[in-house]
Amino acid sequence: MPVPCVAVLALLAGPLLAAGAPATFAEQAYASSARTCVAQAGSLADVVKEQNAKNKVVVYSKSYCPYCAQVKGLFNKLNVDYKLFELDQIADGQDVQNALHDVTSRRTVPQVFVDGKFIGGCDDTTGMYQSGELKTLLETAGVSAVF
Ligand SMILES: N[C@@H](CCC(=O)N[C@@H](CS)C(=O)NCC(=O)O)C(=O)O
Repeated sequence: MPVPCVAVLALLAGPLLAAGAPATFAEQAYASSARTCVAQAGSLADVVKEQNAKNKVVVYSKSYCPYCAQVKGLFNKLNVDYKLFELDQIADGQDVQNALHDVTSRRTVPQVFVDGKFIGGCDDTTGMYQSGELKTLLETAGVSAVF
């Protein structure tokens, strides 16, 4: 179910973003539609689920994590367009990680979703790449990739 967005939160988001403070997950998630709009109702897990449904490929990562770098490097190499959330650079990143745990039962990053389905972390994703499963999955999902 889509998470509704309340109109103008410029009061809150505007000054924070202007001051260069890290955005919250909802602010990043809805940045393309309106930077001044944040999720109104629903838990972070709902926002996570909505993002996973809305974007064909989603990577939850931490900017310093070598496993995450491997996954991002793979998708970059394959020219795959993916939605990226760097949890260490999001104000409520720890809460998002907890919400992810509710969804996937996994605490570590990266966490990779294709077509709304959790495919795993770095080991899983690279394993699926090596086996050819990732190619099939991306093709089935209609994701453009260069193998
Ligand atoms: N085997 C895992 C390794 C992932 C991992 O250990 N990630 C570290 C970050 S480099 C992690 O999430 N640590 C806990 C945390 O950052 O909260 C995979 O393939 O994804």
